[in-house]
Amino acid sequence: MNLTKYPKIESINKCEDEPIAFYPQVQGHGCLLVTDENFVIQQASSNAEEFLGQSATDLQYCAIEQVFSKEVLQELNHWKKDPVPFKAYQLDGNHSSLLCIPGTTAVGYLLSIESNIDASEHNNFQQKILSVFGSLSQTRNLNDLTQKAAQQFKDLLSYDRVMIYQFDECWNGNVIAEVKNEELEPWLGLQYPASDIPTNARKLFHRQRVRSISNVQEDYASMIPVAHPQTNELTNISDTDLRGSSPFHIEYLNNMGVSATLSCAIILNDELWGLIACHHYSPKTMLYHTRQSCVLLADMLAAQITEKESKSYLENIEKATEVRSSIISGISQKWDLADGLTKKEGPNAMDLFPCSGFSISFDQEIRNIGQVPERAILQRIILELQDQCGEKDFYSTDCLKDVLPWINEENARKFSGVLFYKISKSKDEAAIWFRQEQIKTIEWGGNPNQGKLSNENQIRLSPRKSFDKWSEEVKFTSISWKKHEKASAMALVQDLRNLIVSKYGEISNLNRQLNSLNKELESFSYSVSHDLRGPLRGIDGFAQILMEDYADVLDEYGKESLKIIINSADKMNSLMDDILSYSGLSKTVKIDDFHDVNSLCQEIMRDNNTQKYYPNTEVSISTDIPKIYGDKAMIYQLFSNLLLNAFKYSSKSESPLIEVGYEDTDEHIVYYIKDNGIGFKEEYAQKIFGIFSRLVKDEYKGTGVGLAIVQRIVYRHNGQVWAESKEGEGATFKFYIQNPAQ
Ligand code: BLA
Repeated sequence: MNLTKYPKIESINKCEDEPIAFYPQVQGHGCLLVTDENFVIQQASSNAEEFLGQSATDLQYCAIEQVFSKEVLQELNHWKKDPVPFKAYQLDGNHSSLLCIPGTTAVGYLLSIESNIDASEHNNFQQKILSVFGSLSQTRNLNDLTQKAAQQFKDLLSYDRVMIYQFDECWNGNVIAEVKNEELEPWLGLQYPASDIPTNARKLFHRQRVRSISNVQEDYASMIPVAHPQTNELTNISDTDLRGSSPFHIEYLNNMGVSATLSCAIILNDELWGLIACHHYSPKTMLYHTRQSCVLLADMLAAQITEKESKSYLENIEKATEVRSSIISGISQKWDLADGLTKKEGPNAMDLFPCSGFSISFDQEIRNIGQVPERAILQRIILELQDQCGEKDFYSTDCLKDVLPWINEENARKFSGVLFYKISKSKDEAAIWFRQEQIKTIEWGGNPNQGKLSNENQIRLSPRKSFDKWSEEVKFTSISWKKHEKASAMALVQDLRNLIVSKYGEISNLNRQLNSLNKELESFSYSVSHDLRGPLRGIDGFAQILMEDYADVLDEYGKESLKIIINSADKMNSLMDDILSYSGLSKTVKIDDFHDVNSLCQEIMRDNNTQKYYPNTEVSISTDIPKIYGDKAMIYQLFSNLLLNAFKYSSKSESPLIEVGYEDTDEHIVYYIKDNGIGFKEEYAQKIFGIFSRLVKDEYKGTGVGLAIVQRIVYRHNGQVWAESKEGEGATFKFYIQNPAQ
């Protein structure tokens, strides 16, 4: 900031714009020296003579060891290596009642010269402070704690009024604890607007933790010269507590009737949480060591507040975590995200914290519980709040009307508070909690809207004149979303995202498995076509020759056998074609139609001469079994594989029995093929469909592909297949496939 002189207050339009750090005025309880980097004085406050016996003009360009002693210079040179803002050095010689408190500027240093406290008084004070710690740590809650702290400050410092002032998220402040002289009007519970302590003033508290104004009515000493001779600019003197207070703030305090103040920052996690604000109705100076002890007290208070806040935060989080994990475990079991969050019975998203409604928009579906806006409005809210999120993935408001002015009054009341979380990159996927309006009355310490002052012919910025209680009814606003509530909502959303990702992972895993299944099938069918087609052609050709040349030598049984061989070779050929066509899903052309299951099974049995090979097996096919819809070749193979398996694996039973039937569930016709054969262990029910997975040894012939093909055919027809069995008690294979008519 390049300032050669301080701006006139009439020219300042915004409190934030006032360059308070450069205010070249010094309070009367000390004097200020501005030095270059070698501690040669460049500027001094006009009251220097009172403290140092030399005028400001005489002091200019004096080396510091000329004013004090070589030892002081040595100490300052030592301090320079680590220029912390809270070190104080006792001066010697003529100045032994004074302290020198160094600070930094852009091009050198500041030396604040103040009266020293009496050593015994200081020790006494330190003793008292130690006992404060014990009493603060014994409090039960935040109210109790802050009230106790205010009382301790009052006892120690004897200000007329001591308040604990807490900032809200908009930097408005509330008086949450107060101890005052009886005759004073109480300010407890009053709220003050953020503009009363502008950003620039709040910022200063991070380095200068305590700020005292000894006498609101005094005339300040000026810096001589006003500008730094090396830079020709005003010096940033924010590192000294002697800096005079902004004319706006002085006007403010005058309007309040206050003569002296002490404000001490309560800082939690590097953020200004609040202030210990002390008022006195006559001038009052706090000496340096006392002020520094106040910083210690404020730190003790901050530690206790952190402890109390963390405890209650954790308690709330713990409660919400239980709800959250039960919601998430419900979802993981059923994999129905929307249902798990909105189901009426059992915990749902509304049980995390008090709210009036919840919506989840996911996977092109919106599901709600409680009171939520009607669909079209909700969709618009979702899209617009997505934009409000900006870089972040959540947005919250206590007053939706402020953000979305198009919302009508009824909705602005019903859905005043909104907690909005993106759940994916997709613009319409979000989780939203709603809260209805809660009309509240704010008791302001004076009408916060009375900021400007009409000053004869021009309007200038000015603090308000009256601090009388001014009530404001706040509408369209809900109870605000607490930190722990936002954290719990965020945690739930994070869980949802993880679930989605892991589910997505599962799906891509399945896809990978399917791909490898495809590849296996492809290589299998390739080998079928090349390795088996040759021998098959041989069998077929040989059977044809037998038929043509030796028909007359063969008896009827021989002829019949030959026909079956030729027939089978034929069927096998086309089967191979079919298998080949399955290998690449996309390559397959399906020709779907209805097929009679009964005759299909008869055909299969005939083709495979089951009567001959399994003469003892009884086959029962439901007479009213519904037609099945699908590709003829595939359906043939589906039944063929299942039926022949049933023949094969029941062949060693005492009286083998195969049942082909169906169950009409509401959703599907479930076909089943049941046998009373060897069965398999229940735990293999899934594994059994894996390609080349054979549960039995060579006792039963097979390639281990049959059921894999079955599964593949069923999937190709958008159906499901599963098996039920117990070892030694037969097996039932059930499937349904999608019928377009259903
Ligand atoms: C500073 N205003 C402050 C400070 C407090 C308040 C605590 C910081 C302490 C200090 O510098 O002494 C306000 N004091 C309060 C409030 C209570 C209280 C709310 O006791 C309630 C009980 N102030 C205005 C306007 C402007 C303004 C309109 O009202 C600006 C145009 C400015 N306030 C202002 C400035 C400072 C200030 C500039 C910093 C003063 C400084 O450090 O120079």
